Amino acid sequence: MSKKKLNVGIIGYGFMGRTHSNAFRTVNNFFDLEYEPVLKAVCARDGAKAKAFAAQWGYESVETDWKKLIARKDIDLIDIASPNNTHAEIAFAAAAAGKMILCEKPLAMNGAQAEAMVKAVEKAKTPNMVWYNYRRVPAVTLAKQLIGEGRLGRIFHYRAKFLQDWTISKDLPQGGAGLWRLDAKVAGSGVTGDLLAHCIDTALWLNGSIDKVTAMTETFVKERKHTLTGKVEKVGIDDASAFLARFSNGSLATFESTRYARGHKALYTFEINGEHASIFWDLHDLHRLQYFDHRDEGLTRGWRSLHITDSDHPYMKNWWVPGLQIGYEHTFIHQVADFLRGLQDGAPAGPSFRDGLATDYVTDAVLKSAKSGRWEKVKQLRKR
Ligand code: SOE
Repeated sequence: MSKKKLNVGIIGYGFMGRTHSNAFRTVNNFFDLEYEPVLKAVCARDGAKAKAFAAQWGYESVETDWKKLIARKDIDLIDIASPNNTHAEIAFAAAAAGKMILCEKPLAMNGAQAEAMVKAVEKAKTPNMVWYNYRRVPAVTLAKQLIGEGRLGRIFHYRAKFLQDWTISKDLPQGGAGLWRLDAKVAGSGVTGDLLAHCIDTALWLNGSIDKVTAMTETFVKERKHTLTGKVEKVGIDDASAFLARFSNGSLATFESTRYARGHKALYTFEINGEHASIFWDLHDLHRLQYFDHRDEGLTRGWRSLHITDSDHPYMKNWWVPGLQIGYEHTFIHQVADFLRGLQDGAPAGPSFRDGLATDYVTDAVLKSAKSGRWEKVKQLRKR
């Protein structure tokens, strides 16, 4: 059967540009779908670099002005893989032009901006999604399934952390390619929007909404040279962020993230403790889900290490034979597969811009509480 072509125009060619491009290129090799993404154009200000990226990944053409890309009649879907401060403006224009939009996380610089983005895509009725990829690690998707089946019973605790160590050096500049995550004007915030946002997205998905938070943040290195100005400038991002939360279902939570945990490169873990059972997951061991069920027979009761590689595990029948693992890049492929299936079935897959807004509301409350020193209420999504 011939596929419906979906012409992709991607904006940005960094780390995320690569993960997304790989997903668009690979998805139809492994998933049987009506739609087929076509790598139509890559857009970036630096024409030579965009050209090199296009040649490496197989994009048919290059643009250096995203407005021109959006104006093109042959583009169906705009993928925003550029820094955070560009998301909103691009999304507004893409929605007005009726394009489908995939946007890198976090959705926006803050909740207010994210609200406007949600309004724009919902008014345009255009399919939209945010790249919170960790939902689609098969072990994490299985956790969602087990919770949905009620196996954990009432949830008491949610505990998440995301630890890295790549910004400890005082000599690391802020701003510019690769280092814009250290520049608050471009990133919006530090680890709160970059790393905790992942933990929050997963948590909202697995455990429902968060009512209130109390947080602390710290900026360990207060001044850094700015790559673009050459001057030493005040650092505006949070280097570390931790918060306590109360979920609407009555459970208590702790969240922590930092880029100053020497020895940790991307240690994302979460644990959920319920009345009957507990779940633990670790990104460094992403194909395993640790599961403890108190209802097991007493003598052999204990933590089970489930190897999520069997064909009845989420997504796994699309890959190799049972027992063989997949990795980080596959989470993006799964996200594209679900997006395309959502188009064909008319049942949009999340996380939508609306879901991204919910996460931005939590990060707003975290940053507000870190300043006020008080518990802060999390703004809740309004019904449509
Ligand atoms: C930061 O180092 C980063 O690349 C994040 O921006 C990503 O979202 C995360 O998945 C890995 O770490």
